Amino acid sequence: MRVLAINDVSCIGKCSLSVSLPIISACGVTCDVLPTALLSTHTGGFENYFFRDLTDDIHGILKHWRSLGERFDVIYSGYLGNIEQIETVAVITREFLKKDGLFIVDPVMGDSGKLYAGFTDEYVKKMRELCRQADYILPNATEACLLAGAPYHDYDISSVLQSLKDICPRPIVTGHLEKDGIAVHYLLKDGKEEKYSSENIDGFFCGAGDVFASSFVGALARGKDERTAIKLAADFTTAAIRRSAAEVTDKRYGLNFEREIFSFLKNLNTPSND
Ligand code: PXL
Repeated sequence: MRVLAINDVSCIGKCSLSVSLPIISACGVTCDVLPTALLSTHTGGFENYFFRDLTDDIHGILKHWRSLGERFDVIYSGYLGNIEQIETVAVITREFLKKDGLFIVDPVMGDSGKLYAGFTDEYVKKMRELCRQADYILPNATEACLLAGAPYHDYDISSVLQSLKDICPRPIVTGHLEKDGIAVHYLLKDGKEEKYSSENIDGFFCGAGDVFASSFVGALARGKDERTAIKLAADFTTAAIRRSAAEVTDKRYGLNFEREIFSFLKNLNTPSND
């Protein structure tokens, strides 16, 4: 089972490939990588970061992969450095995804109601087009509203899911705040809406979306169904957030997910979670 993770390398801050590679590998499947950009840190709260766009390098890498005839069972895309890269990911899935393979898009664009640094409305439009090709999309509530064209400060989660359904039939929206928790809302194959609630731990945690997406992708690649993969990923993410709330003073440095991998794997390998 080969997963291709398309995401940036943020040297410091534990997000993107620094999270996907260890988590997906720990699930027991191959995690091949395609880096989209190289940053000294992620863009969430650090100033004057170094950013190298790797678009040209991606074309060189793909040329070699073409000559080798590489194919992947799952392609998972995350942070894409620019609009051209969104178009390139669309080409990659058409060319390098196996016939019955899964394409999973985490439309990384923003959080807390705002776009991340460097992203525009044009980018949102292009990302919406990429999501149309996906089997699953994993937006957080901010990204879900951007994709659905709904106002973040006053959105109805069921209406947002219905709008997303026209873009991708299997939307999974993370980080929806409830009165006494935080929930993942998603649509099943038959269109039925479900949710999985967790404890809400106060604060903004960089990279939490990447921990959720990577563990969801790893669990699906291990043959779990969507509902089980969501539960495993949400429990792992919540445990990592709880640990980080207690241990990490500067939240820009990301989640202490490493020490929670063992429990996640124990749950992943429990037969009742099949
Ligand atoms: O975790 C999302 C993410 C990924 N990659 C980069 C980011 C962010 C969020 O800020 O800046 C470079």
